[in-house]
Amino acid sequence: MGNQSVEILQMGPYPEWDQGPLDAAFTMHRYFEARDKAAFLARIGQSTRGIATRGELGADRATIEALPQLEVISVYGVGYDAVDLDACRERNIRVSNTPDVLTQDVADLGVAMMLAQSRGLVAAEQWVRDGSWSRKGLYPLRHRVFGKKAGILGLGRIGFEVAKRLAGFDMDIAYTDVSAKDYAPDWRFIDNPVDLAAHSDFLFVTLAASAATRHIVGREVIEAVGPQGMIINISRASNIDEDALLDALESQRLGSAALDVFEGEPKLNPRFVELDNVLLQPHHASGTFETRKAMGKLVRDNLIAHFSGKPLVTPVL
Ligand code: 8YV
Repeated sequence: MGNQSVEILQMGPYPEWDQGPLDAAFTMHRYFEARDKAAFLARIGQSTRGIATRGELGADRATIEALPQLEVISVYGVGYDAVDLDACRERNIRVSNTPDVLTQDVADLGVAMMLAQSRGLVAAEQWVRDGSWSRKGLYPLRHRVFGKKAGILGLGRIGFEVAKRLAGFDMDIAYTDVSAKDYAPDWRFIDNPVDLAAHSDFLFVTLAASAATRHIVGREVIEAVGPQGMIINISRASNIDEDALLDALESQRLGSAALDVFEGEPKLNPRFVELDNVLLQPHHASGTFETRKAMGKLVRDNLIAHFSGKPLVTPVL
């Protein structure tokens, strides 16, 4: 049960099946629809006690500070790097996210991206549609996936599910994390990203983003993956030095990349669209009806729990 007297600031849109129940449970203030954001915050700021946001939108310090009654931030997404946690800690503001429910779909998309880019599915589809098949003949050969070496940078929930799937392709799997994981006895632990990259034909970036992981995939890691290798990113753009990635893709010091996330998304650096050795995806790894419905329910359940005086269902802070 919600409470209409509780006011929540909503940072971005949700699907209708989430918006309806949220509107029924709370008084939602739609930040994303406000023309004059400062005036809007000034009007609702004194009485708003919660924020409902999305992983990529988060809540910055200025927004948090504009809400002196703020108690809780509920994130639609597993990643909470865009929420200013220091600002939350200073005022004991609680934060929740949506872990677990999206893990399998995100892993599926990461593996699909590897296969699609490796076997050239997007260009091959075009080869059929534009008549190249009958005009030019067989599609150019591509590189195989099965049996190759995979590196998982960040063996958390999502990295683990990616690795499980890759084991089904008989891949030789290694990973880097802060320490070796006892739940992964069959996979090789490599204690730094550069050595992991040198080991990998396919390097999956699956670690939670934070200030500490910013550009963890820098020039040295990218070049260690090398001209025959591929980098797949289903985490956050900030984990990769995007300029170094673009330089390496343009000069073919990196073979290819498959990316679901970009600096400044949904805009992206125009250099990306000039390249044919990169697969570009619109940050939709969690984008299935099933997962998004489960994420929306968790966003609501966390807000309802908090405003009923109960502990958060999936707390971050
Ligand atoms: C987005 C995500 O929240 O889980 C995350 O961290 O980035 C995604 O699930 C999703 O795109 C909805 O905005």
